[in-house]
Amino acid sequence: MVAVGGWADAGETGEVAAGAVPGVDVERYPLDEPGGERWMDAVRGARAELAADGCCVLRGFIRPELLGTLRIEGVALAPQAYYTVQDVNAYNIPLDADLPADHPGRIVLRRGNAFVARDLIPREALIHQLYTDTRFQRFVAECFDLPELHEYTDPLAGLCLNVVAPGNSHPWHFDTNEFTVSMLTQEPESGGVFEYCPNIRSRTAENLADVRAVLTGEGEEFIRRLELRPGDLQLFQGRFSLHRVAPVGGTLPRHSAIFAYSDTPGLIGTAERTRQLFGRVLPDHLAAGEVRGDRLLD
Ligand SMILES: O=C(O)CCC(=O)C(=O)O
Ligand SMILES: [Fe+2]
Repeated sequence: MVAVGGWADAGETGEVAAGAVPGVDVERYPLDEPGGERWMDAVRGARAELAADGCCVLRGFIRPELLGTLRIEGVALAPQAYYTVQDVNAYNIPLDADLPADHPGRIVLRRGNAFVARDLIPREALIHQLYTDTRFQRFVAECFDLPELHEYTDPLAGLCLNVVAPGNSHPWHFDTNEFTVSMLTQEPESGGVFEYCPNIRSRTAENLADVRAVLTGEGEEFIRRLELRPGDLQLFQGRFSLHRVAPVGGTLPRHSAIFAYSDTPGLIGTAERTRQLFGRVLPDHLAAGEVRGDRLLD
């Protein structure tokens, strides 16, 4: 069946599996035919791109007629983002950590992005429908070659809208999680380009000299730039690839949805990190701290 609706729906027959995959252009990405030949082709293509440089962009993932909805829903949410300007480093470790004088972790960067937390994003919003859709999750898991994916248990961090206002950037960093799924929902008028340094470090080598070169503006040869458009789905392995959103220009903020999954269930952030990112904590974060031994975000 070809998906026609904007939202996942059970259809007249009540067959949930036959319903529309929220907003997805199933002609290009047949998420409604898991395991089928065309589905496998899409998965194989994504795996090859990820193997090559840890990044894959599925162009036009959202149907063109829904790009307006995607953008407008983000615009309505953006005022609820928790906005602070923070001094950070690329490793998200304390700025007073005891590091050698030339360690790139001593380079202080200004983080000027703001997140809208999951509990503020309505269940009916396109990005929320997609985040919880099992066919979407299965497809993404296969692209990353993982047996399964789990939504975060964390009530705030699992799904976020990342807002970068004009004049600000989301500075160079490595992600804590091994894989990230994201989608631009509003393009800035200029700047705000996603820049990344494929596998600049590995599980066994930090490669501090090259990281330092990038952070000091002398590492142009390591940097790749992505031309992202709203509705493209980006799959990214950010643990080993230093990346940033370059400063945004013009008058419009850059908005992107961050779909966070884990290959293990039960993930929840520490109270400290949660407060940093969202300006508040919920009872779940405090309870998780008491019973540490859960899978924590950091
Ligand atoms: O918003 C983006 O495109 C990238 C965000 C990012 O790198 C992150 O949230 O870790
Ligand atoms: Fe990141």
